[in-house]
Amino acid sequence: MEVRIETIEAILVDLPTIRAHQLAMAVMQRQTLVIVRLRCSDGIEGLGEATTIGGLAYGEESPEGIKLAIDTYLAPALAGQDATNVRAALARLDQVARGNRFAKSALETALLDAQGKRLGVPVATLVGGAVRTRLPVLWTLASGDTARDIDEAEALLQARRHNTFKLKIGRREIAADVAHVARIKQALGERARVTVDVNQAWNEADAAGAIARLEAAGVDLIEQPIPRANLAGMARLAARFVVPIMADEAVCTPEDALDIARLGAADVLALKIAKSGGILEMTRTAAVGDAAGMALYGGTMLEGSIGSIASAHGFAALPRLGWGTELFGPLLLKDDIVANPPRYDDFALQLPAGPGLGLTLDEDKLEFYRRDGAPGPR
Ligand code: MUC
Ligand code: MG
Repeated sequence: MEVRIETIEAILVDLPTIRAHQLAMAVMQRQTLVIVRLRCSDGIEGLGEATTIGGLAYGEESPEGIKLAIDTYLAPALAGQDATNVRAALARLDQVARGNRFAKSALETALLDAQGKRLGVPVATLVGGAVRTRLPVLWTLASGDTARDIDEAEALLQARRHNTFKLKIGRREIAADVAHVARIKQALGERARVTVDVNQAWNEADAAGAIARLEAAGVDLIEQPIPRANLAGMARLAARFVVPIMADEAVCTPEDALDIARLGAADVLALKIAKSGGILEMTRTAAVGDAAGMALYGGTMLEGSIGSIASAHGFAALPRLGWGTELFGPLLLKDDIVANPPRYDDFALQLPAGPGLGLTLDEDKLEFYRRDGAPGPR
């Protein structure tokens, strides 16, 4: 029996964060998820999510733009297509739209979720099989206040939820940022790993000075210290310091990974399904990095449960994942739109075992938080 894609709905969902989350380019008080519901002729529905950070401040696609691209171009291109052939559906999307990787990632997830439900297997099985079902997860300290960050880290260590902490810096003067990081590392000592993410905020000369001090303070990893376009500068920093340099904004596609490998522009690659255009493309990017001897890290766009668990299925199937993941998005959000939120314990995220993503929508919550829903208290 042929199974066709019937309808695709893209829904903007606004969820509050548990506290302000400060990054170099934006302060988040809420997160906007773009949720995709893809319905097929056999009655099966697939879920997907495209989420970015700070509207257009971080990436090149905004939540509203992602919805527009899906509604206007991508959903019509998929209507009537074979729902069981994910690669063919993705090829069709590439025919009608260049780029738009976040939107394509959400659609790919929804197709894989539907196909997994149809076959009774998890998404990780569809992409080759999980080599791990527990994924180490770090937590980002980004309240903007050093003492509060230390308290937060202590509580999470105590609860055995996280033992690696990523500090978002690049918003303030370098001296203030370095002092902030050094105080946190000193307070946590050998009990936790501390990494920093600069989100491209420094120039190369400033980065060289700052990294020397961060390295001396015991920081374990430096993420995207300078603009993504300055790969030569990243290569010079990677050669100069022992502390590993991680590429995030600089690596979206397999071709980016190849350029980074050729130049030696990073020691570690941050992978994300959204910036890659889906799990399958993320896996290709990972393969290039892996072949070049770079370590891999499972990154987040601070997605909710659907996007985070989709990422988890993809990362679970990578042969090597030396730096673990940062799939903590659902924990940063005050509420959830799935009925069975992801489980975190013993410093790891548990991969759901059910078919597809292994998630069930909470229709009432979705109704409550969707932007176009009935007006009411939020
Ligand atoms: C980024 O650039 O890595 C991931 C964790 C976090 O707090 O922000 C993001 C984005
Ligand atoms: Mg980053």
